[in-house]
Amino acid sequence: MVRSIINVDGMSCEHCVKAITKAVGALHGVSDAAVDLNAKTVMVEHDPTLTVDKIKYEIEEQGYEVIS
Ligand SMILES: [Cu+2]
Repeated sequence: MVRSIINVDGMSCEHCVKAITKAVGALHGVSDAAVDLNAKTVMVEHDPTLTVDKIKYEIEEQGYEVIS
């Protein structure tokens, strides 16, 4: 497992937390996902075979902006 911290803009409330946690958590290879609204980050524990790019893509699919 690796832990990736992704900076995400546009998250503002518990709905955003739920949407992202659910979408990222559903990705194959993800064991944990946690949103920090104040820090504007998404922490993901995942299998190394799942690339960070794929996780970022999923977050953007949900309508949020990934900051690199
Ligand atoms: Cu929200």
